[in-house]
Amino acid sequence: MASQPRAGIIGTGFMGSVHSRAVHAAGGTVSAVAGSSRSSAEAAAASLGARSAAGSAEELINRDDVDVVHICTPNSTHADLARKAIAAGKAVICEKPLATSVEDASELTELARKAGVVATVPFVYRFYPAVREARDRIAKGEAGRLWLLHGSYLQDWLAGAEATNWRVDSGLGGASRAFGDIGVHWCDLMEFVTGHTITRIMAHTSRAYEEREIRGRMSSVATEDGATLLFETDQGASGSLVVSQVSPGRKNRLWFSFDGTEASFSFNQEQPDALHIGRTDSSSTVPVGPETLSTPGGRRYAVLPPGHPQGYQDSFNAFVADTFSAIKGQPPEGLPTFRDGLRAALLTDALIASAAGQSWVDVPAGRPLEYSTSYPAVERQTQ
Ligand code: SOE
Repeated sequence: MASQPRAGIIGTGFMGSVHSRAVHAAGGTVSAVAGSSRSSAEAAAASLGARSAAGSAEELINRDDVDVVHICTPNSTHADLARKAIAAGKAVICEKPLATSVEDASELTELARKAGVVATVPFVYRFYPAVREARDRIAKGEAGRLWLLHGSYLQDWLAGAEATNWRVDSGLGGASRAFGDIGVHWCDLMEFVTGHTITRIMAHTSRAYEEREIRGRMSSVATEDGATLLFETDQGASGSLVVSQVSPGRKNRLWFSFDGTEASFSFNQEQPDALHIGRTDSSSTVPVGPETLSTPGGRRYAVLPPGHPQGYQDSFNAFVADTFSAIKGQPPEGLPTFRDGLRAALLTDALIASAAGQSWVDVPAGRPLEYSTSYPAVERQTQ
């Protein structure tokens, strides 16, 4: 293989551009881009820094100069494209949600395992240095026993009756919108940082607008603008989560506080250059930088000194670079794979069932054990 894997990007929208920047930042090349047509791919190729435009997704997948396929298309198309990429023996980076059903997510996870291809999902908030610092410190026992895990993920890009997007169409986006799109980020981050696993949830979903423009005409909306959840974990903690895509003024405000008997750790994605540690006698704000963070995890991704915030694209770049390392045979610790995409699908299914029945719903464990050894987990003290 060339020094870095050669990428093919399917999808020319916002996420396609994010993936393209990340490929180039990792020293990779974008051999081809595919869109809804050859002409749309040709129009996007230059802005995405792609060396060529493919006539179709299938053509791109089967090119000899594509080692890894990036799937950046509407949610309902992910499973079919991922199947084809795996069948062609290609590594896959599939935008979340991996699939719009547990069945498809489970099948894709198994197909990737059997094919022996690297298959990742961009749960990129894991790659903030402050997040890794919190994870390592919690693993060392600094929080004491974690008992309350809470937070929110708030956006406003769907605020306003006139706001719409393909995600509002459940035929393209799936049966859950706000939780399936961003609630799963928060849950992945919580489980990744704390080592806890959600075992059951009680959820309520709601809409700010009952009608939006879908496929060119005002239609009833079937998916949620927001969700409120209670949950319990396998280690006896409980928690809450508020998810919204109609919270004016909140742009991409993923926030958590993981509270233990000794300390609480909180993080705000919109102000990512600090980790907040609360204690009864002395709370602190740890600035992010290779010299100010104290753990291997935190320092691994901190490349700029404090006061020079590393942001969303930096985290995406780190995720793609780690995927490339895995493709070259050195899978880094903490890389989110299809098994984490399956986990997200299980949580989404449980949310939908709980909201429909207004009852507590158990969440299956959902991470195939054989995958848990492929990326060595951080050593955790018993909490
Ligand atoms: C839209 O809600 C979106 O782009 C999500 O799809 C991403 O996963 C999230 O990181 C930012 O917001």
